[in-house]
Amino acid sequence: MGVVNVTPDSFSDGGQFLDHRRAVAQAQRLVETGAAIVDIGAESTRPGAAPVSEDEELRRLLPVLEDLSALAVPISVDTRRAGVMRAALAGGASMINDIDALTAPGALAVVAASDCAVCLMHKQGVPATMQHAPAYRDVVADVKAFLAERIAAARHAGIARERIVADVGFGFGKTEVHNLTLLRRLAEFAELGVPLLAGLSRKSTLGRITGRSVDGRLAAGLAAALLAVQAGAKILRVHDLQETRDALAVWDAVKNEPS
Ligand code: HH2
Repeated sequence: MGVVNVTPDSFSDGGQFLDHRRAVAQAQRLVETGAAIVDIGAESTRPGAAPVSEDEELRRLLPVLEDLSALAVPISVDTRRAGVMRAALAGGASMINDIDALTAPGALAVVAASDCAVCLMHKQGVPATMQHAPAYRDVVADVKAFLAERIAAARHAGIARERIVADVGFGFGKTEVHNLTLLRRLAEFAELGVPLLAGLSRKSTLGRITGRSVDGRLAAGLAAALLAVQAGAKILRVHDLQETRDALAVWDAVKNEPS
């Protein structure tokens, strides 16, 4: 899954693709480089980010969706608002990527009324303050219980299991230790019975480990991506498509080499 943020303030690519033509070009580039899904976000959810209004989110998103209507791969829209989900699905998106796991009023119903795929992500707190003092009784058990509850809520609302993907939400209300524990024990989330998505690309835990700023975290991100797929992740949400595909090709070749 390749990422395009149509925002002025995303931590990884903020401002680069706010102009809708540049966002469209980036989405097309991601597909040419081999993205299987393109994820478009119009609100930054990085730690400390201020929320944007629904009107502003739609103003950024809809022209991009319109221009990507003929994209060769499914478009996912990264949003937490039911109104944006409805407009995105009407505008051609076939997946909703929700960092709030369909907890917003009306969100379950909008997704249930369509046939789109959905990613349910765990986070603790809200982006403005989520990194202040994240705390868990047991991070793996707590995140797993939350995701199991949200999968059950989605199923209850009429969303078939085959449409659901789950994500532990690296960096969303989690310390470096929480993130590393979740990555080390990611295989335990197979119990949820749905494919796992992992988003580690360029994240600050990688910066803390390596001492690198956002621009210098590619190698660290590739290491994290490989660890995530080895633990069973089926979708990687990344900014550096080509490099991630190359790393995965090596992993795949070793895994599938006949002995
Ligand atoms: N991470 C970000 C945004 N959306 N969605 C899922 N499912 N998983 C993630 O890990 C995830 C996500 C944050 O990264 P980015 O979009 O690059 O930055 P920003 O939120 O600042 O726009």
